[in-house]
Amino acid sequence: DIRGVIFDLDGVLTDTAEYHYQAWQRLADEEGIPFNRQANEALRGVSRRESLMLIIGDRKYSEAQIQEMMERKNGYYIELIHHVTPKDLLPGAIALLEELRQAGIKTAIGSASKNAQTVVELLGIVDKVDAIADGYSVKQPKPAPDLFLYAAKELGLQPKQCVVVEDAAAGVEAALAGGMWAVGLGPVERVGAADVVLPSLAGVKWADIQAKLSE
Ligand code: B16
Ligand code: MG
Repeated sequence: DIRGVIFDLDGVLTDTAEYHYQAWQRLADEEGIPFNRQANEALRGVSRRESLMLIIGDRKYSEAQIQEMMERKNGYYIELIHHVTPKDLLPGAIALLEELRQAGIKTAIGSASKNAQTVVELLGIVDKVDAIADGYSVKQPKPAPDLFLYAAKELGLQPKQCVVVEDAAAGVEAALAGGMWAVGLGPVERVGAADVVLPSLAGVKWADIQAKLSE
């Protein structure tokens, strides 16, 4: 049976996606590269480097320029996340974390972000999770399962004892590739591959997820 829940951060527990978008938009504007909110959708859950590759397309940049742009975008992002507070937790997030703690289910963060530790601190949920796997934990980004396998290991659990909650297609794919259960948040067009699809965590109880997983 299920002993642990691994939460993606951006798009699941909080919406830092908006800040990632604003930071990428500023960079793209400076570089004169066309970019908008719609194009940003393709970057959901995608690592920093892969996101930049999708933005620049077939434009030619040197490795040094790529590094500089990644750092510049991250600088803008860090400026923006200074405003994050516990109020930025998405509806249902804190209730579910607390319910899981009560039920003796282990919890972890599995985020591609190198800023996940900072965001988790700003959200005030450091002591609500048992482990944090972030952009520094593994080499292979999602959709590779490495990040979630790392989180499961930190929790001392087997993959099949874990559920991953994700908002990105790449994240759902990573969870399933790792032999874990997947709960997808959002439209079926995006997270339909998951074992359970929910619109968001608002009003979601642990028993609801368990019931749907055993259907
Ligand atoms: P950073 P998640 C992901 O977080 C974001 O969804 C994605 O937009 C971002 O590019 C990626 O983290 C890397 O973030 O530049 O801060 O290292 O959804 O995996 O929590
Ligand atoms: Mg996400």
